[in-house]
Amino acid sequence: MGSFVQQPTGIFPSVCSLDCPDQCGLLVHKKDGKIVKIQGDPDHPVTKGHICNKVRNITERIYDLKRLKYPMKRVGAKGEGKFTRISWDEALETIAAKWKELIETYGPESILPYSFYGNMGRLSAEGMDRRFFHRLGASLLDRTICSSAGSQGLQYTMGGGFGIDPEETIHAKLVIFWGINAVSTNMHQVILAQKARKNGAKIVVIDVHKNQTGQLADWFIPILPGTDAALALGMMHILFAENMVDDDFLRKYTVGYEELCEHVVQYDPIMVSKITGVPVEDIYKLARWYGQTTPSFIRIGNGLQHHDNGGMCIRTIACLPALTGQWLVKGGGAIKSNSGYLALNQMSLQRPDLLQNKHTRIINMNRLGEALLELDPPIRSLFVYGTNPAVVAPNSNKVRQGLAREDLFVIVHDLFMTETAKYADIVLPATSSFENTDLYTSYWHHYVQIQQPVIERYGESKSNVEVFQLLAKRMGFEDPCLYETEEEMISQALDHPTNPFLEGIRYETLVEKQYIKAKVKRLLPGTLPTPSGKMELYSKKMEQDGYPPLPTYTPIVDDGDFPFFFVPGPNHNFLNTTFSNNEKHISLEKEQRLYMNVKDALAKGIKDGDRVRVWNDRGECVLKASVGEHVLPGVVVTQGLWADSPGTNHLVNSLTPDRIADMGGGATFFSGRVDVEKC
Ligand SMILES: Nc1nc2c(c(=O)[nH]1)N[C@H]1C(S)=C(S)[C@@H](COP(=O)(O)OP(=O)(O)OC[C@H]3O[C@@H](n4cnc5c(=O)[nH]c(N)nc54)[C@H](O)[C@@H]3O)O[C@H]1N2
Ligand SMILES: Nc1nc2c(c(=O)[nH]1)N[C@H]1C(S)=C(S)[C@@H](COP(=O)(O)OP(=O)(O)OC[C@H]3O[C@@H](n4cnc5c(=O)[nH]c(N)nc54)[C@H](O)[C@@H]3O)O[C@H]1N2
Ligand code: SF4
Ligand SMILES: [Mo]
Repeated sequence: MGSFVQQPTGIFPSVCSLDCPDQCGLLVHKKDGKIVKIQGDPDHPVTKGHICNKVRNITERIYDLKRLKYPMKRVGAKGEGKFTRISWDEALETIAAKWKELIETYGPESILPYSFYGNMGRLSAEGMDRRFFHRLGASLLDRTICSSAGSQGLQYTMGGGFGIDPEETIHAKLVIFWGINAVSTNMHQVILAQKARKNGAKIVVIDVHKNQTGQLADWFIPILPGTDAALALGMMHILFAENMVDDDFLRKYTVGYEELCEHVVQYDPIMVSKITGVPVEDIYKLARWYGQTTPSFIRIGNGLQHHDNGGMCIRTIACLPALTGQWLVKGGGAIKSNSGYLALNQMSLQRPDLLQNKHTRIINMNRLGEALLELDPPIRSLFVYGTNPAVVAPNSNKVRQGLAREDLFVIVHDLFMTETAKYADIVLPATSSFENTDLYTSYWHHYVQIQQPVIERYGESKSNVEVFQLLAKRMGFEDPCLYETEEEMISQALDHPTNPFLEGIRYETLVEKQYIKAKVKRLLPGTLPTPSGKMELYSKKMEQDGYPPLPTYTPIVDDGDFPFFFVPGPNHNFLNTTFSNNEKHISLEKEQRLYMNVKDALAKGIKDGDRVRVWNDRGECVLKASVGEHVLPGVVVTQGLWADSPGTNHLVNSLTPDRIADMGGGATFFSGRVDVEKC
């Protein structure tokens, strides 16, 4: 254990472990061995001491009496939540014995790990777990629930997650927040945009919902769900028609200039207006602002890619800065993801070489319900960690039906008795990130950070790294890499000969400095990791993969005969389901609302504050109507992934489709349709 743990009182450096682009530097205040306060680290170069309310209140979660203290086994029915205490020894022995039997009878692919980034620490989220399951030979999980459609779209266009340094965005004169609720989900980008605004920048927000981010905009543009690619193509039409493109840049740095110019003629603003719901004159105004302002910066959000056409949509918007040559301007360009710059040595960290069967089946995490109910040969055991699929996965009634399968042996490792854990046979208590050593790399800013243990482990809880080491031992695995220390794993992950940006960043220097900025050079077009090395407005690779090679608008899939688009996104005071079970955060969030347009409410006889039933052929939930002008007619929006609680029914994912997006196996949470009626 690190030295911080042994000091009962003091202030210690830390980093936020949550799945949030900001990855704030923190200071942990300890008294008598316990955390008494969490503060933003004022010296952190990007987050500068500001943190969100969620994490300012995280001690409520760390010391919540509901936190799991010891391993348990199920004594009630699946989903009922009745458990009894067992020892770690019994828990590990039960799992190992069952798995040995399953492997003997059905082979290792009968076991499926199911995880996501509840803790962004690289060792916790994709380190020892990966090594262990590769060695075991378990089925592989395709982790597609968050950003994979857009990542694939960016891959085709730019060669990966390579946006601009967000610290530069204070120089922008136009900031477009496009499909991102940044006030809630990327607060430091908002702070930077506000700085730019003080220097004369305008802030535009394009969203289906006038939420807190829309409300701070100089200009809010409401748009119909899943139509943003059409808007971007309409902008391109005008940029070319009115000669607002950077000819020099396009010739030198892109592939497909002429093809695109011809292609966008068809997206005339009148047609685009019909598709998007954005008035024709606004499409012109937006294109002209964009074409005539430099530097212009687009923050591309996650909302866009949670649609059937999400990959192509992100690709299309990512082409815009190339048309006006913004990638060469300080403060100009775009960010969807910057994860490409801080890529670790995954070969060393995850050891895919340990997987012997190179044809091991891969299961898309967005299809969990189907995988558990219909896959042949069946999944017979599921190990869930760092995620809460009974609430966050699409089509959740189906997911829960799958989890309830009597013959499915389920293990859940978490800090709390989550909705998913209630279906487990064995529940294992997890440490919080403040109790572990781990390595953190932001997918927005360019800093690498370290967490050293600050407090003792809570109860008998164990970290992900420890759990997989203990299981490896029980399974009789002898590979030395399964027993390496956190320090060793961090050193291996950072030692990446093909990523020059990580040069000079080592475990020891991180311990000394806490955060280090990667030596990122902006990837100039011509050196991009695309097939041509240039920005690919026209992509041959896409053509080979069966996509239109040029940016294209495709409508979202027909989701049945229900009158409203249903957009259930995240909320301000939870992080996915994290905090949705902590009283403090629930009280901040108050209640779950359904935003609907006055016109629709009137037609349905619904008044502001009414309880409404939201339903389709997948499920239903009951929410409180918030009637106004925050959404366009034909669209309803709700926020937050709320924990189950007695007397309520707000499982929004019971309504969402588990269709797969156009690219990357992505989720389509926001492409569903529903009906709404007064309760
Ligand atoms: N407070 C808080 N912060 C979070 C999270 C959280 O749950 N709470 N979750 C974290 C995670 S895992 C992620 S991935 C990010 C996600 O954060 P964001 O990138 O902000 O993504 P979302 O909130 O999913 O959606 C962003 C916006 O897209 C809008 N939207 C939906 N469909 C469309 C559309 O078709 N067109 C347009 N223009 N807009 C659309 C929604 O109304 C929403 O305002 O936030 C992270 N940070
Ligand atoms: N309707 C709808 N559904 C969505 C979304 C949406 O916008 N709308 N967003 C989607 C997106 S973008 C995402 S990323 C997913 C996110 O969904 P999840 O990845 O499931 O995120 P959380 O709900 O926060 O669950 C994380 C869990 O990990 C646990 N945990 C934290 N740290 C550790 C640790 O160190 N070890 C272990 N073993 N457990 C730990 C937490 O206690 C928590 O229970 O949800 C998706 N679902
Ligand atoms: S959740 Fe995001 S904004 Fe809040 S402290 Fe963590 S990194 Fe910062
Ligand atoms: Mo996410």
